[in-house]
Amino acid sequence: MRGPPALGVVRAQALPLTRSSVQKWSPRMPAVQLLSPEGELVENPDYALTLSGTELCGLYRDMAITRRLDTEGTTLQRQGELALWAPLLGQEAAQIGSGRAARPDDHVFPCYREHGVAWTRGVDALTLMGLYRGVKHGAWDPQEHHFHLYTLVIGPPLLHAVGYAMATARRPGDSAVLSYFGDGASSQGDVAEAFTYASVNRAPIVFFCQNNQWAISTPVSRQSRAPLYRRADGWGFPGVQVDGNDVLACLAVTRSALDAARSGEGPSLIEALTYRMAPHATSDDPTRYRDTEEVRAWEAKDPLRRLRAHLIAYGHAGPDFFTDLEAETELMARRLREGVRAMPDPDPVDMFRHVYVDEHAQVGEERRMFEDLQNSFAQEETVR
Ligand SMILES: Cc1ncc(C[n+]2csc(CCOP(=O)(O)OP(=O)(O)O)c2C)c(N)n1
Repeated sequence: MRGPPALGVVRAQALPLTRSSVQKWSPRMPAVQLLSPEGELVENPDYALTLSGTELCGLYRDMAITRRLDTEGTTLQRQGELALWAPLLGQEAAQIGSGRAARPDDHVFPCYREHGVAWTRGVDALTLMGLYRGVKHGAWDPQEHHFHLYTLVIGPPLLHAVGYAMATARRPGDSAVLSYFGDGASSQGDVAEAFTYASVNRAPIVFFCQNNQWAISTPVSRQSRAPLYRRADGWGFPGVQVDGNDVLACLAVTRSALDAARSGEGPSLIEALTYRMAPHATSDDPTRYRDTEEVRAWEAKDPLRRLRAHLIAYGHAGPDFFTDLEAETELMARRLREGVRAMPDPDPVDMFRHVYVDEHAQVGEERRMFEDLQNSFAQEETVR
């Protein structure tokens, strides 16, 4: 008799698609793409986008900076300077395109990997790293950046975002909410509830799903038999699938969805098809559950490479642009390294101070117990 499977990483397998489901559920339209992997422009009258050479270079700069700060995050974790890092390598276009589509007065609700979006909202990467070093609580002011706090629990940020969007709709003004989640989070009940509230209240919100194909070691085929963007059908709002490695398509589609939200047309769902090139987090080893061939295939769709090819082919940027950018990102990386290493350790009691605005009786009790424990160490030192 075979015993239970040994504990450890089980090789992920796609569910067999037995019925004629492959055809039935295949996307009705191909994902929106405005820039091919080779850097050619693709016409799409529904999402026409005219950008100047300077604007295109700006998007490339955003993505190059994002990639550099992300690699720096991974390196700093490997050197023991950060407790953890959630890399976004490969998702730069999805994040920069959608992030740049939002206006300053819109409100953005991230999950925990949206470092590129954070960049577009003016949150200093050093501040982000304080969070991953474990020396900051929340780290930035959501009201200053209209970029809400990272949440490690997947699903709830969508409920927070919908609540915020419903409140936004009651106030004069025309701002919208942009809410990020992953393919794994799409299976959370909170996401379904968020869709319901958004739909029936016609909340001015755009749900942006970065389908990076994996939820740690679980492939997207274990989350859904139908393409995720088609979930919107069931809630009665539009759903669009976009090439998530195409920064232009992500920008155009998100901009259009945010405009619709601002003009009272209610929510929409965007599914950005992308790929998490790096581990889920620095504590993960993706070689245990996915094939290198799959990774290689996505490498060919790299978001930076295709925009770079376009900038060069259309004469928007020459060698100087890329050399200067390299120097700029290197300088930023040095500032991040030095800044992280210089971060002072916080007072350990701080962790009790930010739980509630006014101290809760139970948290107060826990704080006193913790302080007594700390003091007992200090007394032991004096005796010695
Ligand atoms: C409610 C909840 N359940 C489980 C987890 C553990 N967990 C952390 S990340 C993750 C996978 C998330 O995948 P996805 O939503 O696709 O986002 P990605 O990490 O790929 O960006 C899981 C299951 C969690 N953080 N929250």
